[in-house]
Amino acid sequence: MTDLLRPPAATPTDTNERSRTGLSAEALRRGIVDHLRYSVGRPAAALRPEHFYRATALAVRDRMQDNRVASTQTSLDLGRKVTCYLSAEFLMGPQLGSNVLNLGIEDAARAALEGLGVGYDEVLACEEEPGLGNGGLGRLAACYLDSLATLERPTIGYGIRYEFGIFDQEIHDGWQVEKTDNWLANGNPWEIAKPDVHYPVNWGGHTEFYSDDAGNQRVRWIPGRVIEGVAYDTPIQGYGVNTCNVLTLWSARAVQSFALDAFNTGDYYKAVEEEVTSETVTKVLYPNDELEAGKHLRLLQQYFFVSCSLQHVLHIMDDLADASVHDLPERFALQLNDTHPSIGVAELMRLLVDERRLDWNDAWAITVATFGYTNHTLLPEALEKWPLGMFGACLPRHLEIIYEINSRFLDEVRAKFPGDEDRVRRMSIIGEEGGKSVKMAYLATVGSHAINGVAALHSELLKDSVLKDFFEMWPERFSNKTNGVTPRRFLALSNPGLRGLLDRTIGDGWLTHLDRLRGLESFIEDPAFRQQWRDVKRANKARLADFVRASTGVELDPTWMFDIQVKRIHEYKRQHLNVLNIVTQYLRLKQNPRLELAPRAFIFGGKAAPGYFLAKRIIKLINAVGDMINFDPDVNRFMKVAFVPNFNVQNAHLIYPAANLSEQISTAGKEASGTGNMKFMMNGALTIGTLDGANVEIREEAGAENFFLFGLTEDQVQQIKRDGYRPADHIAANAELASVLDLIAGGHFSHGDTEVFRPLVDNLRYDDPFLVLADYASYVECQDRVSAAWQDRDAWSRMSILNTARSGKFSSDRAIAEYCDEIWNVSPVTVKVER
Ligand code: 26Q
Repeated sequence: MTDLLRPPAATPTDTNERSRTGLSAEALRRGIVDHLRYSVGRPAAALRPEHFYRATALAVRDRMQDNRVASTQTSLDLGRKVTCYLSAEFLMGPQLGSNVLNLGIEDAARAALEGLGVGYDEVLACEEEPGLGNGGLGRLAACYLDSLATLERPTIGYGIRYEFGIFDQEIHDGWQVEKTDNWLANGNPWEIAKPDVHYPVNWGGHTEFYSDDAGNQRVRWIPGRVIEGVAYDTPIQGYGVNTCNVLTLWSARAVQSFALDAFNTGDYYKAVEEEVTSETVTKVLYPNDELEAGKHLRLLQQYFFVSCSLQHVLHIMDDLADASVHDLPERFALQLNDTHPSIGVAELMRLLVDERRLDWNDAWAITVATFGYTNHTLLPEALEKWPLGMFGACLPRHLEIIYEINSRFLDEVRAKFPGDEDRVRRMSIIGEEGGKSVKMAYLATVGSHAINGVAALHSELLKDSVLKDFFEMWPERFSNKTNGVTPRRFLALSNPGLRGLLDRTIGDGWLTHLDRLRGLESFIEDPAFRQQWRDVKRANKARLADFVRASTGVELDPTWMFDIQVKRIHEYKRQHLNVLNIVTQYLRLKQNPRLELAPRAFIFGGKAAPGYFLAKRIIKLINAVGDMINFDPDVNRFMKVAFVPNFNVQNAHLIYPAANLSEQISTAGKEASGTGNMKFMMNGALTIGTLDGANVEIREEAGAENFFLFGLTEDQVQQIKRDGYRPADHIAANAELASVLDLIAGGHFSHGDTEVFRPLVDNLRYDDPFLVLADYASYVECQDRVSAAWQDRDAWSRMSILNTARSGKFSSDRAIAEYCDEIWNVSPVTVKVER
């Protein structure tokens, strides 16, 4: 470290810790006071909680900054390999609480703020979370950054600094209404703008041949426009270690020279307009909506952040005295989070061949050795494809490079499978069906030395379906890496009651060694422990009930079973199957006034893509059924329904810890993994679920007797599809199901309106790829078993404790350790910091 950057030594007058770095309550208090004065700049009388939030965040950031500098310096000094996680989404959630936790200064932060007369929780609540992701995939990236830092692996996360993240959801008259998420309105204290770290990104135009000095034919890309990407860095502090990694998000700005070259006013204003359009590149996060998938701007976003990231990596390589670009695979691992960054394969080839003038074969060997690809979906409609014409108009040089990659690759296929031209056609990166297109999953696969799925079942299906031919070509490249979630955020931070009980019972080692939760098993026969376990859950339910009352007006009783389904709204996730059971129970109560049901609160949350017609009607249906049930005295003694608006990371903190029952009811084979299922399990919820995604492994770990299984297996789903699915048979065979569908279609929940839910019911009756009616009877029967089990409080508590005790596998620390050992080949780097 240069002396310039070394923190000044304590002076004789400064006998206490310094206000920027000290970890005591007093040092932190002084740090906050300094920031209130010098950064927030408000007179004391005008200070509100949000000002304390900003000052506290800045004081906490200061404390990460020494770790951050030391972490970079250490990995540079030691020449250690760095993992780069390329992801179009990072759903980070609120930062203050987790940074304070990871730094180990919770008591200090509480005391410091108390000393200033303001509550820590009140300050935490001021944070506007960065919602820079849609759901599972973006949140997974955030969990992985937490684990990478905690496991002391030098890492850079690369992504997009969207000015507007995922929309805020409001519910008006039962319908979803989208509001723009202006998360930067009050500034972002966590990021540090790096205006000097910027790269040009070309777009459009054409290519031409030229001869270089040595007389070799080369290609030049003459772009139609150039956009500039600027880095914004957010520190990622590991838990209980000095390692502090970085999330670098790229923001688009116009290239200044455009404006400077404009001499007359016409050009000047044109140049300024150009600037305005350049900045739209990082304006908004796209929803995970297939209909949106063909948009130019989406491709530009992907190429923009990947190009900036790869230029940055090569720039770091240039600065290394002891390495050349040929050493890239020894110095960096580049992981593709789904296909969204997969244009990186062609971009790295372009940078190496066109700009660094490497030989094609050398460049290709480097590329394949450096990239890994994680697949997150098997749904054919969700696999990214770009129309060839559009792709060529936007990225003409990349299309040429992809053709070259493809032609060399298909020669390899021919060599390995002589005479199998059908296989060659199937494996082409350029698809022919329904107009020519570039198949990004194939590009990512061909360009990576390691390809993985995100749960055991998913990885098997991947090798069996979408990437079957590729598996047959390179079986050694394929593996499974079951997802995981960070126990720091999803247990310690969001469930302080359980955290306290765990610490008192088994010590606090579980925060970094989640397997140690197994230690709880020896307490399940202790009635006092089970009572404490229930008390914690009860308090969490009361906390959620308060939030539900405030956000929806629905009154929930925390003594009832809390049955929760929170996730994006999608047909394959089958929130409507949940609704069919609710209406079934409603009908039973109406038809039999003497029936007693185990009282349950059915709680939903999740956003629908704005253009997803059926998903939006599912939200309306949930709310309509809720409005009927919640106000009907015949039934509301036994059931209530609440739709929590705007499910995001912040309110997830209230939701997972309050669940008794976790709904994981997707059609088998459709949910790649799921990660909410893991968050529920850790927090002691029992799962009702299909054999889909990671549910399979959750059941294996928990034990079949502690899991409510229902529904068709993936094999059976395939079989039914081959034979022809006939929903009418299921209706004919089940009088309850027929009445439930008639009730919804007949307008019972819609004031007699028979139109509003017709598309949904018609879909179920005639045209449902997700086989809802085929699983209906099994699901309702299973829910009846759940209700029976709930009656035995002690038995339920035992099962709940066992679910938490056996959730260790689902820590992102386990998942990341596997990626490090088996894909990235990176080991821990201990960072020392002088304090
Ligand atoms: C694609 C094209 C155009 C616009 C948007 C998109 C897009 C954006 C986001 C497509 C998909 C996503 C997100 C997908 C996602 O979250 N997948 C989930 O990933 C989790 C982590 O592996 C899994 O647990 C879930 O099963 C999977 O659905």
